[in-house]
Amino acid sequence: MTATPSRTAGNAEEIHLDLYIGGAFREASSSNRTEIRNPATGALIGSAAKGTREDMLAAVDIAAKAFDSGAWSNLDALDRGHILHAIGDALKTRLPEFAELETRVTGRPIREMTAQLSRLPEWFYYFGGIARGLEGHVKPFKGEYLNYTQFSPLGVVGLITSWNHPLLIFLKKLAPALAAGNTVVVKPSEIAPLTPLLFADLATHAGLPPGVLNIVTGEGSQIGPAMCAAPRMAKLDLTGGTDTGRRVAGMAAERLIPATMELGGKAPVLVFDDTPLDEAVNGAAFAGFIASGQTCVAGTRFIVQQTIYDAFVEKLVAKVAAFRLGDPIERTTDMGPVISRKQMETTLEYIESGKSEGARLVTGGELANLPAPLTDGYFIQPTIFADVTPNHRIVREEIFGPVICVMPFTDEQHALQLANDHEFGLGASVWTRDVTRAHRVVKKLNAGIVWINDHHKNDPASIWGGFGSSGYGKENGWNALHEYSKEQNVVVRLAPDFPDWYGGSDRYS
Ligand code: TXE
Repeated sequence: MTATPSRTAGNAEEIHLDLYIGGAFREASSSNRTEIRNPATGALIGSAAKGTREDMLAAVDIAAKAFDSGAWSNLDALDRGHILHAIGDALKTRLPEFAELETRVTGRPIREMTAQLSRLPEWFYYFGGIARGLEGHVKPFKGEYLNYTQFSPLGVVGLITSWNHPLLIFLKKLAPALAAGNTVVVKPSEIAPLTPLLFADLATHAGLPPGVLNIVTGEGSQIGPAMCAAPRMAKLDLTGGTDTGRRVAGMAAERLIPATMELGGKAPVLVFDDTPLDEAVNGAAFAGFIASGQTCVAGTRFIVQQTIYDAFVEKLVAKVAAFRLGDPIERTTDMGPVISRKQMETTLEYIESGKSEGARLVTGGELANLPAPLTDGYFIQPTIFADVTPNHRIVREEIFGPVICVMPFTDEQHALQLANDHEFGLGASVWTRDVTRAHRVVKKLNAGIVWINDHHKNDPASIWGGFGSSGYGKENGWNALHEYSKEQNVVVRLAPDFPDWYGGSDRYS
């Protein structure tokens, strides 16, 4: 592991990073630091600075100066696109290093991180490409007028990100924000800030002007409100829990600035009996247990046709009971730990509530005992509850751990009723061979992102965002580029003379 230009102390393997402001690492105004530990082993990976309110305001100030300088915001979109391509290329060369570090920080298996990170350069290629296509429109206007619209960047934008996909979530917000010409301040999750910091340094070396991308690490409750309240902040974009979303959206509303909220989820997975059973089971395992269930679109409510319900549960139990839990750094590992003691305790508490409320625990439900050096890791057995009812807490609330619920349905209407009976409306998938039914059902699902016969798939062009308590606004695609821009309407008189309204004639009588 090479920790590039950073403050590296002690063990050469450890990565100790400061804030990233104005194109360079910079010490925080406080000497407090957050230790980053491997959730599989407890080993120290490194640390990040605990930035303060003053550090956040300094970062916003520098981002504002960078914006006003025009070095990025006034650059031709084609040239911004070239730099975004260069960032994508630079990221490509460092993917193995980033994948290994994300595996050590999050506990997610190296196989998952390698697959996920291999797609990330595409966000820079895609948005670098469409940046030049951000064209205004010519619109009709009655009379002798030319009427057109044009786009410009918003200014300084604030990205607040979570720990479950530290780079993916950050970069899918960053690429459109930069493509549109904004400058950026980022508040990464306190427990997974290292790869975002190293990425910022990579971006500077790839040609991003200083001050365009700034990262302030630290406690969300301390520096988050300062970020949201900074007068130059022109938009807030959060991925996080629904409670945090309500707080951040409230501050954006107070300031009347736009916001994108990518919040909690409880994705239903509807399995019809014409799906080959092996495919349904493999799909369910993939939907539910990638990232140990710690993703906003994780399949958590499996709604399975009565006719195949028992066979499905039996096969799925056999499938997940055979998962190889182990050191995430090994390519043979199927499932790692959850990210923190807090996440482990929360998940265990939900498992207890499932048991006490009468759901049928069919596999898992315990901590996994693994040999040294994994004895203190936060490993939870993949857990399945069958025969759940819609009012169980494990069905109503986001667990964010390796716990899924299965319930039977009788007919299509019953399946839809169970799926839509929820405050969240983020991800969903429908598994069936019947093409008419697939589209009919999808149209009635209250979910912003739906897969048919698949799950989790993401692409820079494919819009991403939820309904209801899952938040609002869209990531990815042209939507994201538009949401990071402001559109101005311009009305141009073409008639040679301007009539004198107060000149005595009454044209409208
Ligand atoms: O999220 P938080 P956490 C859910 C999941 C998880 C729970 C808590 O259920 O167990 O949320 O996770 C910053 N002003 N999801 O604690 O607290 C914070 O520092 C501004 C679901 O990680 O929401 C971090 O950078 N910022 C979700 C970010 O917000 C504030 C993904 C998210 O932190 C802030 C992650 C404030 N007042 C968690 N308070 C998903 N569905 O994808 C905190 N932050």
